[in-house]
Amino acid sequence: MSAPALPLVMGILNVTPDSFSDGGRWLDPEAAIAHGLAMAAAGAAVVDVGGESTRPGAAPVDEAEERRRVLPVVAALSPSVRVSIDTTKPGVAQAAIEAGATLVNDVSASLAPVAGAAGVGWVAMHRRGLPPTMQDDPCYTDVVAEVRAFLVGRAEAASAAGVEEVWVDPGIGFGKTAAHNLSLLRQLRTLVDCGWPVVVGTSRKAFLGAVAGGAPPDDRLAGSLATAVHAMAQGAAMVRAHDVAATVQAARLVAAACGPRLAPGEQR
Ligand code: HH2
Repeated sequence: MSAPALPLVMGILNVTPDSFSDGGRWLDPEAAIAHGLAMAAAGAAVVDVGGESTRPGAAPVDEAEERRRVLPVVAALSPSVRVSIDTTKPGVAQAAIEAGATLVNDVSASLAPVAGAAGVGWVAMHRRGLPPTMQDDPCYTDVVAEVRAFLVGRAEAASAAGVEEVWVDPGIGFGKTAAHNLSLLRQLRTLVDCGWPVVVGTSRKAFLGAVAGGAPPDDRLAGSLATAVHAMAQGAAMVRAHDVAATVQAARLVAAACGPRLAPGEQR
């Protein structure tokens, strides 16, 4: 699958009590659906519905509870906007696809068989470790090369197995220090050059606060936009964002200022 001409925005919709930024705000299905529709109206190409927080230290959620949270929201939104399901559980992904989701946003990079069997898209994200302990002392010899090799391996295997729409995501904040995150952003072009459309999620994440003087999650819009603009200028095809209207505006400006998207390997 080739990257879209304009960078897309994936709006974040966490139907959880404990997400690091919007936890509890969209737990009521009516509020979640209204927020999803508002993000679509603000220009989100995809609304990413999740029922289990992946923030560092988050406790796992059982499958029945995760289904209960996400399925009514997926079903209500999918006639109006493309919906991705942010899950690591095959059963939740399958049920969400049946409810109308057409993209599996997979932070475990393990659900390609589910996406392939259903004929929907798949986002393979890199992570090291699991949320309860993943920030305990993440170590890499060369974070950029290791993340890239992992993602390219997963993407090639999924594509060979028949998944037609494969995206890759470096997994900012998932088993990575602030320095790792910054290296991945600085050298994002080397991942883009592998030829798979790249998704990047920096929105409101902790390293933004750490780099920019300790701002709390709801006060990280400037850092979220700065890093989203950087990622899009490097060739990211989609950014995952809480603040959709501002990010869509930024995406339009990046497209206007940077001109047509570079092909993999092409220099400006
Ligand atoms: N980040 C989060 C969740 N899902 N999916 C992709 N593809 N890329 C990401 O960077 C990514 C993701 C974590 O952020 P959030 O959903 O806002 O918080 P929480 O996990 O606490 O619900």
